Amino acid sequence: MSFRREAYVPKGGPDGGDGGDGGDVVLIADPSLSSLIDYRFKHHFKAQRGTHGKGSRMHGSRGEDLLLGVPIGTQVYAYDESTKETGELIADLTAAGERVIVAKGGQGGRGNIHFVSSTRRNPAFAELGEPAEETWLELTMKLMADAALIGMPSVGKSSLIAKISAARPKIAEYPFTTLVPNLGVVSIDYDSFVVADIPGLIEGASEGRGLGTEFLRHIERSALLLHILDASGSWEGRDPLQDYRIIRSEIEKYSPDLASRPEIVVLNKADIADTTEQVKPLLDELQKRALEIAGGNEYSPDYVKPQLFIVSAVTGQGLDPLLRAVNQRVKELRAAAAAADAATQSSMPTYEKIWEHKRKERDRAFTVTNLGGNVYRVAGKTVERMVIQTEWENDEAIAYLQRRLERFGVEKALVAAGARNGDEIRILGRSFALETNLLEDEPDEEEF
Ligand SMILES: Nc1nc2c(ncn2[C@@H]2O[C@H](COP(=O)(O)OP(=O)(O)OP(=O)(O)O)[C@@H](O)[C@H]2O)c(=O)[nH]1
Ligand SMILES: [Mg+2]
Repeated sequence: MSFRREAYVPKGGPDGGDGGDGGDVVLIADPSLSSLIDYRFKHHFKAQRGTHGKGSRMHGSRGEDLLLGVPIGTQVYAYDESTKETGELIADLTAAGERVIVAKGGQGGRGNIHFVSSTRRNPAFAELGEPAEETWLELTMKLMADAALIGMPSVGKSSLIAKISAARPKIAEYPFTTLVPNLGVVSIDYDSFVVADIPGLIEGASEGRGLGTEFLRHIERSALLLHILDASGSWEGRDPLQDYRIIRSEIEKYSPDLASRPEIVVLNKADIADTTEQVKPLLDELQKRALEIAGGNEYSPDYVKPQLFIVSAVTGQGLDPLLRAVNQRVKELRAAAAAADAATQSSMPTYEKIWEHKRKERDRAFTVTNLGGNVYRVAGKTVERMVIQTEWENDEAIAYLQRRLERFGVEKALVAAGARNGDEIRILGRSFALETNLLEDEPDEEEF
């Protein structure tokens, strides 16, 4: 609140500028990050506040936004801290640079120049700034890869990604060598695609055995599954066909959607195993599955000829045809996904808008409760904000608040709840007497 003060201008008008808006808290997908580890121990983040407005119509400056980097593939959910429940999906940051405002900075309070009216020439009050928005979020990350390498432990998934990309994961002859997924970029024929090396899956994975569900989660974003089998039976003398069936059944139990994804099967370690006996039973199994999906009809558009590749991740034999087939399939799947995306118009900002809209609606709601006798409590976020934004020591500001509450429908709701002139109204820690002319026209009961 400020008035113009100048020599020879005895009664300068109001000239208080607005306070600056607070900065926003923004999440942004950063390709240089690979995990959410930064958020495991630090949970509270705050953008800068705006600065105060000043006289001579000087507006305060806007607070700086706080940009929080998250890895590509981060999903942002609303979270209720009191019930510990995960709410709706707010954003799915799937491309570098994609961002979402998760907490908007409060609006700066308006200076007294805004409150001039025909009856109020010299408003001696200003609005206090809006309190900042606070929110709890839950962040989860799902890997983004075109194809996921799945299979039992020790079948050679990490060896394969090491051979076909620049990824250098740990490789060893004991099971569960890989504990966190690795990503690798494969370049072929001027194209490239991203492959994820997932930790080994075992029987019972869909129920969480061997951290199975944690690992299966990472496959969900890959349109194509590369199912790796060990032809040598070097780990516990296993049989590839049996392994294939176990993994398939775990995926089906975990998610029918995941189970319906296209799959390319790879028989690895061909350098140390004789695969002649294994190929036919495997192909029979794959053909059976392909027919099942196509409703038993080989000419149906749903029928996809099963693909089985015999390779060695150590010598590199058989890898070229495998990578060409994967590249081809990835290209088709990307085109299909892009078409589906365009059809549903599912773009990220919509989430943000819907979420904000819902929140605004929720904030606008308020309740009136009779606390007994002539005392009423009004509660609701927006109503409470109006009170917070009021300078309580300033009568003019209070009068302004009263008109705001009236326009917002609070007065009407109070009268509907039975409040009468002079009753005590409480909002947050403040209390005041109701003064309304909504009741004036009400006829006296005795007149009837
Ligand atoms: N001879 C031969 N050995 C292989 C081949 N591929 C992998 N191996 C060996 O098999 C063992 C397991 O390989 P990894 O690549 O660590 O297997 P993984 O599937 O990533 O295993 P987990 O991470 O435990 O799930 C290692 O000793 C590799 O050297 C192959 O094509 N030929
Ligand atoms: Mg591995």
